[in-house]
Amino acid sequence: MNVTPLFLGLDLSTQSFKVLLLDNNLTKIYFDSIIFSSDLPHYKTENGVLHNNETNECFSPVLMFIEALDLLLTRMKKKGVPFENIVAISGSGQQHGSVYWGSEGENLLKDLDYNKCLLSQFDKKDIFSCFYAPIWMDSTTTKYCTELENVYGIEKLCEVTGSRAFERFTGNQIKKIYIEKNDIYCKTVHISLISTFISELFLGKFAPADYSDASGMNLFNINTKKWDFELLSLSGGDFLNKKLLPPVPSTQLLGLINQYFVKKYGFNKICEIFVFSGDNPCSMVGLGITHPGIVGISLGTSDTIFSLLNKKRKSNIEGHLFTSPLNEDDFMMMVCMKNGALVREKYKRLYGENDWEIVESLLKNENIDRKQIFGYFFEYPEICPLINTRDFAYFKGENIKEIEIESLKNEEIMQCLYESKAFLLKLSLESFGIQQVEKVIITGGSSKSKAFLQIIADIFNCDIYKVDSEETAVLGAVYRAYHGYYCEKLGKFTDFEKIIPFDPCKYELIATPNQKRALRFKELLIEFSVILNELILKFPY
Ligand code: XUL
Repeated sequence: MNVTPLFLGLDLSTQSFKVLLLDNNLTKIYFDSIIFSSDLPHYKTENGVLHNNETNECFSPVLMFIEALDLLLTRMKKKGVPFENIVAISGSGQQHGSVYWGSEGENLLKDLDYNKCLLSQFDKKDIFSCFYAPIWMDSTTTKYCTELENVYGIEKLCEVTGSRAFERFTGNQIKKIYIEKNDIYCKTVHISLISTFISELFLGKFAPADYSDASGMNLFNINTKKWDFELLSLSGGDFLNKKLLPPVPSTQLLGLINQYFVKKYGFNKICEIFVFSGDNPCSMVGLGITHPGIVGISLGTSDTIFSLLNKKRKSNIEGHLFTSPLNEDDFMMMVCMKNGALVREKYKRLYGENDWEIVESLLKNENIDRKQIFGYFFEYPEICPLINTRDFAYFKGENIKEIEIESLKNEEIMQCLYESKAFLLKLSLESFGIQQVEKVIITGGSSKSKAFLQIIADIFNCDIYKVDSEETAVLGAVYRAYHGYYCEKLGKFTDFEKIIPFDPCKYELIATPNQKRALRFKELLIEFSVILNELILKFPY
């Protein structure tokens, strides 16, 4: 094909649907996003989510996803995007969420009318068995998680699927539909993850999930790369196997683009669709976490840490082990902590005059000996570590004695808080056997605080790089399309880093470790973890 190749990535996240187009030099050509709550207000979601106050369930309307795609593509056409130059597409989707297809769904996918938009064709009977997708924010499946862990065993579940039973994980969501909404379950011919769902529109037929996104389901055996049949039957009876396609490697070419997009928008008929993946695996790729030793930290509403593991794997009951989205032999560890930005906000209000600059100066004020004070801040029941207390506990001195938070100076409180968050991140990494870190790449709102980044540099004892981007998942999606495309061209799997080398110019070096403090924190981390283990026993989840 004699054209300048372009690569398209999509990201269907909780609050928005984004597209990003890169050229062959990975330069940005086009970016756009649909914000669900403001661009599509008629679905009446709150930031993309419908929350049922009676049942506590969280859903997103499937038609909203489809209408957002119609809008994105129409805008691209209006702006004159050269669709015919796009050679490869991949995508990212909020992990764990699921879409339930009805009996006519696949027929429609194969026979879309290019004179019409997608929305008008999908808004019909029997296309979906349910017009609402349960999403990752739903936590109404505790009963099924407990049942699963009791019958199957927690240790075995971690060993086989990489995670213990989590409410948002798709298998437990499917179980709820199987038991509580059996009419929907019976009418469902195929279940897609949210990422897979978008790939199905582009492909014109049902598609598989990739190994990495499938790892967030509590159904997929991350060792054999196959569904675990016992888990399938525990979660959806005898028929679940028929409603799911076997997952495929993350660089898999699924096929060529659906004729609908060729005729309606002018896509090239040889444009290749590569399997889509979850937002966490895609963010890892987009952040540049491309070999073990590089660690990604996202400091958002939740604090999330992830890294690659080179074949050695150690399951951890508080975190998740996914198949790597870059190489089917490797793994990706991920730990999400609920008590992130909201706790920092609260302490800013209470002890930092509600001003980030004051917080920053309190963190920098080191004229105090706070060697023996540790703080533990769990405003919400925490999933990592599993601890259920809203109280804060402070300890001081050789005998580990609880002390009143109010008795501390503001700078002590603030330093305790930020250090404890960094300690928890470091401990979660160590629990997966990762001791040495080459560099940390940080993103997210709280990464604005330089003093916090310095604390992280000293506790992780490595350089900290920062990326200011809301677009890591969609960037990862395009990179995956690019990687898949060149593996296909070369006729064999080729390492990601050979195709997209790590580019230090994209990052800002923001903190380097102070060796004196790094040494001190190394000792303090041990004490912090001893107290933490006592608290975990005292306040079980
Ligand atoms: C991770 C998780 C969220 C979703 C939505 O396990 O539930 O990060 O992927 O972003």
